[in-house]
Amino acid sequence: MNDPQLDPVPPLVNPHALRWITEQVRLTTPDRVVWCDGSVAERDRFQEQAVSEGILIRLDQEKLPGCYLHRSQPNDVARVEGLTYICTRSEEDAGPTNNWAEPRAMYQRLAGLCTGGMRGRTLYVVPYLMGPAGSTMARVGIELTDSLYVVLNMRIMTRMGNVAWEHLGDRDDFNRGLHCLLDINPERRLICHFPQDNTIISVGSGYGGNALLGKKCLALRIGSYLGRREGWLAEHMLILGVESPDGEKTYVAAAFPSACGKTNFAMLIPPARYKGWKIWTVGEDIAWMRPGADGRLYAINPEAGYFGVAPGTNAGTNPNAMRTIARDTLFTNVAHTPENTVWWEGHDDPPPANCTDWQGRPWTPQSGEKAAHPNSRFTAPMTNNPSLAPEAFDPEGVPISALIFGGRRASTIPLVYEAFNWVHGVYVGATMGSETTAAAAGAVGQVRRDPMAMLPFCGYNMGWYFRHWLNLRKRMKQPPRIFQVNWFRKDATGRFLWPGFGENMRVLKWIVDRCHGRVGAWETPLGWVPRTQDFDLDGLEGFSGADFETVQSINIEEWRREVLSQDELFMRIYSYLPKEMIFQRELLVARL
Ligand code: SAT
Ligand code: MN
Repeated sequence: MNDPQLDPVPPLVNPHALRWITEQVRLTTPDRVVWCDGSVAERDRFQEQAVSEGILIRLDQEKLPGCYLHRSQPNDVARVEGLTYICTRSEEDAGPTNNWAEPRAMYQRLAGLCTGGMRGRTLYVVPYLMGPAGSTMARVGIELTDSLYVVLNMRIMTRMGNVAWEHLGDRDDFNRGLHCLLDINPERRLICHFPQDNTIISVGSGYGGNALLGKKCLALRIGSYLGRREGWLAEHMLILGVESPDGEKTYVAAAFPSACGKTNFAMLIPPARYKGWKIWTVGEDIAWMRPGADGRLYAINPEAGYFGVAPGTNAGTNPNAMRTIARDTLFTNVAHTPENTVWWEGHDDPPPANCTDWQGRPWTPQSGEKAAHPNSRFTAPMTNNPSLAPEAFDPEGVPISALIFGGRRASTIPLVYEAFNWVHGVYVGATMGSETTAAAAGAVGQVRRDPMAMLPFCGYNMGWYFRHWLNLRKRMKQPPRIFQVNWFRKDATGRFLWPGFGENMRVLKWIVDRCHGRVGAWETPLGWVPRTQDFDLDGLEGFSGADFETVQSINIEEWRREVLSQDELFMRIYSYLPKEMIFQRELLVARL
């Protein structure tokens, strides 16, 4: 295939990839095609170029070596669930909780938008690997994008470059991702998934989960679809290892909706009294898990970097993150200080007397607006993380002993409880609710059902997804125990009942002890809860056993309302709902 624009084609590119890339180049007609190799020299070149094109601001290289600031368009600062589509042949495959579009019509519409869409621009070919090199669970994607910002983010978030071509070999099972900025117009913004073709087309947005196609689009939406077909799970979960003083390592995976503290939890530093305990981060957003030959569930982190929420991140809430983002980090939509550094609400530094806000406008503490966007982000390589687990590079992944579901709930949900068994745990995950956050466009702070924190990310029918979870049980001899947590319960005055952050170690400790059968529990209508004497409150200033009982309390009235509000989701997907979910609901009602 001799397309002058494409030459010279790197020798590692296989004919399937070349054919598809050639088609997309002909469609979008960029002026130039650049094949990314993932090298450091290339990154340095791209950063130079991005600075000269005004895409990035180079920050003070003494204070923040390798760090840059990017401002996205003010109308393009979060995922847009309303413009995100699952385009399966039948509407039923996408299910009642996804926006669905008929694939042929959607391909046509997108082709219309993309035709000549890169004229005058450069198309970057970004080959990337999700998962450790050499892992049978890893997947290759190719993202074609006209955003240099996306290229630089993908280089951090994935294993980008030749490693992907090498992993792919001569196969054609790579994810096809086309990303066109167009005019970054919400009117012409669409994030479309074609799971049956392993294809993603995203237009009109340059931000985060809309544009970094390896993340939510491939690793979760397409991933979950493939997982159902192939017998594994793609989950919105962090993965961490708990090491005890005698060297025992226990791995847990935990699902929380976007902007509910996954990154903080994954990088937790145990409080001083936990001498000899250590938390190791395997992943902080996404887990790919499959039953292993030994009957346990094994997880890998498909990503290589962290796309974390900046506001609220400081040396108190997440010291490891502060070290991670001290170099080689791209900041997006944070405030820019006169010292050429960055700042956000909840930063360790006091608010600057004046600075430039996330929209590039002058800002002072009197402005009465936030200097950083609430969904402003850092993109940092995981290798910067002082608590990075060496197992993050293990192609086999880590065996998971516990799965944790957590939402952001001001009431009702206790700090921690353990489900009675796998099926009950699936019900607990399926009925999870959480208050909406700034990570997605729309109202903030409303409770919505977000099953397994996957509502915006499940690439197929949610009812079948629950069925898939239930079925997996049969392939595990030793399934993980399942827990629900809630760090966000408040008292009547709106004060958080639990200190959270590093103190979550105490919850983790109980969970780990449960996994090893070392600690008792009380049976309640919800599940097993820690006996007060088994839950470590030592050294927790100003927090008494009575406070623990308050944060653990089960209010029957609130739970009646909770069950009714769960029905909202169940009604939506009723015709696909596994009957086990209904039975679990009935059992819960009976216990209440
Ligand atoms: O913008 S992202 O989807 O990558 C972040 C998130 O919402 O979790
Ligand atoms: Mn996420």
